[in-house]
Amino acid sequence: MQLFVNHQHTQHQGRQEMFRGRLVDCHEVPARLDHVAAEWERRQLGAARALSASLDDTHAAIARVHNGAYVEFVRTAWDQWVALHPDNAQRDALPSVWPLPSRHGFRTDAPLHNFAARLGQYAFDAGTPLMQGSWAAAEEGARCAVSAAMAVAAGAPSAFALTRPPGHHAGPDYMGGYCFLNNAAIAAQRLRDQGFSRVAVVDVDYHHGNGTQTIFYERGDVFTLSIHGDPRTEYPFFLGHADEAGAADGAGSNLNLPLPRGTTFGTWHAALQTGLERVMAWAPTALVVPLGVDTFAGDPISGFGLQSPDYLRLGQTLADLGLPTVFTFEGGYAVAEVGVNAVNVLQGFMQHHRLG
Ligand code: Q9C
Ligand code: ZN
Repeated sequence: MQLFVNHQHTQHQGRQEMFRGRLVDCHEVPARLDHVAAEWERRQLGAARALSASLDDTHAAIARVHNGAYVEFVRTAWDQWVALHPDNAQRDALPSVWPLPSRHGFRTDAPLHNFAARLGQYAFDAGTPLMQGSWAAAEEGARCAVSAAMAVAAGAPSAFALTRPPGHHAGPDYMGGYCFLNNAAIAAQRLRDQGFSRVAVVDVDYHHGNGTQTIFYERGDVFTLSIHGDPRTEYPFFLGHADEAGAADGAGSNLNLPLPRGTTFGTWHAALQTGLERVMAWAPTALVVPLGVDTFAGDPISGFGLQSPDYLRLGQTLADLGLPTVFTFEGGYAVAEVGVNAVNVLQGFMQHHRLG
């Protein structure tokens, strides 16, 4: 498995997020990535590769799945924020006002000359602080995702984009859920653009991959499967229900398998196998796995009960599909265990994949 690491990730370090009614220290911290890198190294799974994608190519790849005005907003948001007031340089930008859907009478067509309003237009929660280095970190993360997809397109059996901030909650034109650019969608699109005719995304993060689902919802060339906490009680609440099956050309190519809080590995893995049967019947030629390990029993913000050894089995099950595979790093907030859990998936995968 080829490893691509985002060495710019520490440029993004949110201070606080709105959580259960107050501002708390961010759960999505730089140490998460460091623990995964250290565990990969400890098990001697191979040196990280140089990123093969240029920045120009990365920008082109980002533009394949994200809206141009949104990308321009993320790129320039920090400067806009600081221009509002010099004191803002000392604190992160966090949205606090949003338009309700238009049925409530709010307009989204009027020009927004206020930064707080624009931030609300492009973000769906108050858990995703944006700071000076957020764009640089997210951009380099996308570069890892493109490089990983290019490696697989060049014949590598598998590749891992080890990056943060995560990506699977970011939609075509919005941020949220700690995510700015959808690395998994960027990788899937790049695999498509490099000749893989049918790409399946299998999202194993605790939270529904709303951004990825939305990006591909009306397309028949990318299948999206997500196994996650039931959005009737779990974040992101407003998407990820079992009846969302895709639309237009994508009808039948989205599958959500929501599970209740408290779900442990037996039930979780049975759902995975159910989902993978659908995926394989769809006949993909490549796989993208948004790899979140916030399904872990010890995760501080999630509700499943997976144990560390279960992640080896998860990797093995994914390997059994026998597909060229790109992994992107997503959630997992039990910081001390995130390295062992994520690398268990990857090592379980490598030990069982027929391609190596
Ligand atoms: N104010 C990922 O695992 N928690 N994102 C709710 C909102 C947000 C998780 C707090 C959880 C996002 C990639
Ligand atoms: Zn998550």
